Amino acid sequence: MMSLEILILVTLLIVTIWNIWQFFNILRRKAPHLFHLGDIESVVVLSDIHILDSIDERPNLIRLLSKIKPSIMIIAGDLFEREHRRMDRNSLRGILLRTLKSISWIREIIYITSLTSHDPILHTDVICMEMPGDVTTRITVLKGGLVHFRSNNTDFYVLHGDFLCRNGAYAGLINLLATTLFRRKLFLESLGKKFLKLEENSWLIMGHTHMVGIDAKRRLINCGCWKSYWRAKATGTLVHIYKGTPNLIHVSI
Ligand SMILES: [Mn+2]
Repeated sequence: MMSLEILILVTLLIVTIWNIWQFFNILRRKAPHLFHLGDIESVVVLSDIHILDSIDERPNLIRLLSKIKPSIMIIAGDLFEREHRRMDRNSLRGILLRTLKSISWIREIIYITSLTSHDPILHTDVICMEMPGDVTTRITVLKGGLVHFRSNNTDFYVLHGDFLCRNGAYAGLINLLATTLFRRKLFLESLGKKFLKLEENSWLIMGHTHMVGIDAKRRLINCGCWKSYWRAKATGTLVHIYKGTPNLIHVSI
């Protein structure tokens, strides 16, 4: 039988290896790819939609988007639920056109894929395509990475969040512990802002944890999510940035 000492040692080893794996990018001080979008007046940022086949699965989201009428929308990861497999340009185009058909009136869609699960695995950093419809929608798919844009002279950065901590449930648990034990909301987001060396007056918008939140003082936002899981209920939230001011908009699901 295994002695208690060995059991404790093995447990500690597993916990250590797990945490090294989760925070590997932070530990090796790796910087994410940075993509610049330039100046934008009005943009919607959302994440963690977790679609199976089509955005039609989220009618409240479509209604909300048609009310806001954004010309640019940024999807900050986890657009899909189970498409985490290697995909060439054509298959990616096929599933995106099918998935986003109902919102083909949006002129520009930026899609940051999550790297650890759910989203397609791309062979290249950037894939551009066009979606025909009433207007032609330009879709830019970015393999992971950090997106930067300016709105009314304010800097905004968008990251899915798996770059900081791979597993979404674990990232959520860390934020939950930080909130309940230390009353530190959006902990992973604040860690991200420090790790990415972002200026204090710039905003960081993330997804991944499924825990919605906005902190105007620390300039941190989490978009929340559109699917209920065992660990968190769907928040039905998105961020609308208009002339440099972000607003967290909520609909009941
Ligand atoms: Mn997610």
